[in-house]
Amino acid sequence: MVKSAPPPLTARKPSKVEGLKENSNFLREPVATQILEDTTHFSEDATQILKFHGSYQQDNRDNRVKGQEKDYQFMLRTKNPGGLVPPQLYLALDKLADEYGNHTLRATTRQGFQLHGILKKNLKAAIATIIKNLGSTLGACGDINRNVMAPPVPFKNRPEYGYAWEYAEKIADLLSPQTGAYYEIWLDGEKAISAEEDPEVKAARQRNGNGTIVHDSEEPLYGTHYMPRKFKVSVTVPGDNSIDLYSQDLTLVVITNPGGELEGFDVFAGGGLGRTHNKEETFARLADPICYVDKADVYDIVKAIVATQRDYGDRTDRRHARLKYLINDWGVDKFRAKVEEYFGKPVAPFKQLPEFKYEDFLGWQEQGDGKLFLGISIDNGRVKDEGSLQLKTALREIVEKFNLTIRLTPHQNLILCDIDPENKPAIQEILDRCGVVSDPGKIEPLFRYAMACPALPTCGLAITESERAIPGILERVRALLDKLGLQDEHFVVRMTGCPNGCARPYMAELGFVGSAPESYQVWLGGSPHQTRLAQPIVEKLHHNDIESFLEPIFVYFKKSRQLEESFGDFCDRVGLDAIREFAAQYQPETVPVTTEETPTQVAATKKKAAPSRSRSRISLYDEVYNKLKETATSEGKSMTEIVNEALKAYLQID
Ligand code: SRM
Ligand code: SF4
Repeated sequence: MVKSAPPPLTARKPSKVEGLKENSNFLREPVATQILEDTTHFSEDATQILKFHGSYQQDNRDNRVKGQEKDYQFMLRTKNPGGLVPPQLYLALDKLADEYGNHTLRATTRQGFQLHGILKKNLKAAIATIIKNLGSTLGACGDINRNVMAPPVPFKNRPEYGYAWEYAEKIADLLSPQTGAYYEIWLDGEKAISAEEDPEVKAARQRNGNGTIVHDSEEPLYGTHYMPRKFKVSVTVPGDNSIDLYSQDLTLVVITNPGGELEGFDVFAGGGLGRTHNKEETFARLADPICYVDKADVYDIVKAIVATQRDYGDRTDRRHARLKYLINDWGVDKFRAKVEEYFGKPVAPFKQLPEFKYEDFLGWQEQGDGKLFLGISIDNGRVKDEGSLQLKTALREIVEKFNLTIRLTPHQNLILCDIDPENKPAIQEILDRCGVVSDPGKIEPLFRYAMACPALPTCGLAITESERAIPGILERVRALLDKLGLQDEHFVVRMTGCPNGCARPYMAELGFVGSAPESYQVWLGGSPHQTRLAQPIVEKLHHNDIESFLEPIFVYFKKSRQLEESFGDFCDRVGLDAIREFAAQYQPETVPVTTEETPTQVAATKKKAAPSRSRSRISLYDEVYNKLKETATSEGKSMTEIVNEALKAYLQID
């Protein structure tokens, strides 16, 4: 097959970032110069290149004061294929968080760790420490292949899981940037102390498959312009959707023979979630099945897909630059045909796969080789010490004492691996002493399956709160479900502070996507196993109105669900129109819950027997609210009762 001519130069101008990449001398400048300057922050241009090194310039948005310089600080993100964090790296990160960061570590939705709050003057020392402790931040952000995900569970007696780990590492190596910039800048040119690269991967990277590589370049796969946009890969096994495969640019599914030996991979491509409010040309999209390849061809198919996006992805509009738009614009057949040109031969048809299911692998479990693993739930991935929950201390003590390897999960949790059964009691003692729940049965399931992105105060793109808001909102959703007789019900809730979708809310059964200060776009109808996209039902729901908005939907679910039907499946089956219709005619049957979480407002509800059952809201001044709350607590009454009594007296209603 002959490769067709490269795409014609488009009439539109490449975006500004394309020029910055081109002039960066393979990611060196302006970072190399500006890191030496005694300043609190980098220039706007340098921050774009800094991303490729795994760091974002941020500022603490809680500390913004008009007219004053921002409180600049840096976020660092590690790249850990398959979520692997060796004990030495974990302990180094734990220490860095205290030495230079904000005393927390943040497990991410792509199996990495983030440190927040690092000052520019400490950035070099922090990155150097990570590299010297077997970690890396190179390519964790920027227009390049990001962390390669794989199921985190150490099932040692299931060879397919071992292959997923192995190929996550290999694809990460294949697509890693080759520039010397990283070690020059952060280690003064010292070479990293890392394992020798697999010769098979090295050879595959250099192999010239029909235009997949850029000759005589420091970056054989990427060239001077790297990718048009971020590129996300995962490797999984049939049936395991712990990595949210439909949201990835590229997913490989391990196919083994009946003897458990690796035969090849099914390939999905074109997933992605980021969108912009009120811009319909941006959208979340599920990945499509593309083809099957034999194991011998796996590097070439990955290179062919990367080269297709590299050469044909839209470099003029960053909102239209992800692979999902290319596949959407071309259609799968044209995309496959172009990939075949780079691949050099026709691809084989996709092999049928079983249904994909989501699992979180929490609690103590056998790993199949006589050892145990322990999956620990971390609320929104934030590893910290706070009050009676001393998670950071517990993890440090356990990893230090027992030298355990960690696997971060795609759900912001972690798994402690390879535990000698005789150490179980000692580990359990540390967890109990530090208030860490190890029995997943004791975790409120709404919290267990929920995720939120960091949003405020660190994320510069946040429109509203997410990580800091979700605990209160989940408690209110729980109270509402309980009130409606749905005590045993739970579903997947995900929240983000803006539409970029970092906690993958569009795959959730109930998704909250920040759309204005204190308000969310609400998405319904994703599946419990993240195999379907949710749909938006409302554009801007103020968080004070969450109960009154969700109550009719939950009541409809309770009345009309099919046996064992989950909330997401129900919403998808009946559809948003039916939900809207039911809600419009809904008459509450019980007194709605009060909104004690919200400091400035309280629901003034009508009495149970009142003719109109709709709920009204009034605003209270803070001082009145605080006094009301105090009085309600001391008199053992609800705030609603007191408000109603007071208003009835004032309005002279009997
Ligand atoms: Fe993300 C940008 C946090 C996973 C889509 N993401 C950001 C930034 C760096 C904000 C910025 O650009 O200034 C956020 C930093 C916040 C902070 O203060 O730490 C941020 N993204 C995160 C993390 C930490 C969220 C989390 O709760 O863990 C995740 C880090 C993963 C990692 O270790 O690599 C994270 N981001 C995701 C995911 C989920 C995934 O990859 O599985 C998505 C949706 C999937 C996708 O890419 O389509 C995602 N992040 C985005 C986007 C929108 C991309 C797009 O195609 O439009 C942006 C904004 C952008 O790139 O312009 C973004
Ligand atoms: Fe920031 Fe938006 Fe991502 Fe949340 S979803 S971390 S607010 S970019």
